[in-house]
Amino acid sequence: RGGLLTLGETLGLVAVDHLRHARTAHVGIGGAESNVAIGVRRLGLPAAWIGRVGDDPWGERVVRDLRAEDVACRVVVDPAAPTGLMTKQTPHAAATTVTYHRAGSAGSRLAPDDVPDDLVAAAGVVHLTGITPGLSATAAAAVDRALALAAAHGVPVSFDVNHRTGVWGERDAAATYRRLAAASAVVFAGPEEARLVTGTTTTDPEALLDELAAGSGGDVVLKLGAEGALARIDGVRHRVPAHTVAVVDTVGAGDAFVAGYLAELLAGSAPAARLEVAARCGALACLAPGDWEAAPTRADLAAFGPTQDAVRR
Ligand code: KDG
Repeated sequence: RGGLLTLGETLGLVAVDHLRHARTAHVGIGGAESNVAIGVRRLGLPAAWIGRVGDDPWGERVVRDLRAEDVACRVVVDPAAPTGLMTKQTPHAAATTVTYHRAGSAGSRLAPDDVPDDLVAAAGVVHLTGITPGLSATAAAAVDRALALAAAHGVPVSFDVNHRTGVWGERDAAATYRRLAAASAVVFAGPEEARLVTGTTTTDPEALLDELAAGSGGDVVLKLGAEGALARIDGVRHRVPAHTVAVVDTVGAGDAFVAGYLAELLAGSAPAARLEVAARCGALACLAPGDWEAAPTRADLAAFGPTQDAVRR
């Protein structure tokens, strides 16, 4: 069977310490779904991304960066809207603020016809996030089409809640998340997201995992950041500690974690190995600025080694 297929919006990225006074900026791209695609590809598995960009230089940049990472792009260049942008301000490592400029963007105009049947049929896993259905009614319909096609072809679906208040605003995302979780073979969530999806208020990770599992169609992975992760896979509980690293940028660490897990799933690894690679990918992703740049290759993982202790990320 094939590799990872994902769909969503990838944005141009302008990163500064503080817009108030910055004279120079780092430019790049980022998108939770394409971050996962890059992470999977770096680990040697095939990865494809479906999305829209504007007919503009930012759109070119998005496609060039993804292609440079050898992610297969099924991209629609939409002349009717610009590529979306985000600004990321990091005055210091512990305070990152992301501001979106994406309302009405080309990426948000993703539509069901953009999701080809043959790509879904050939995929080993279809990866979705809670960001995409929040972008627009047509993007939500594209997610539904991907779900329906995956079900029709017997392709497992992976769902990372990835709740973004900057995307959903005051709208209710939980009902959509519950529907996606129920249809997914594996669900990833942070504690806040798990509370949102399940409607529970518990702060106990074990109880939260059980609640999440009750509403999911399959396996569940609770991402606990510096505390590692808890999971229920094939009905069996797992706990994986995080690795301590000197954090530079945590944005994208969750995506790298998911990429590590899904790459190992595609490779046929056992649950404990999926989680261990995921934890290492999440830690390594924190070591450099950028939403995906520090996602590790196999060689990076080997060099990192399992012996490094004292984990903080
Ligand atoms: O997970 C990291 C993403 O949040 C980032 O790369 C941009 O997709 C993005 C978003 O919508 O926030």
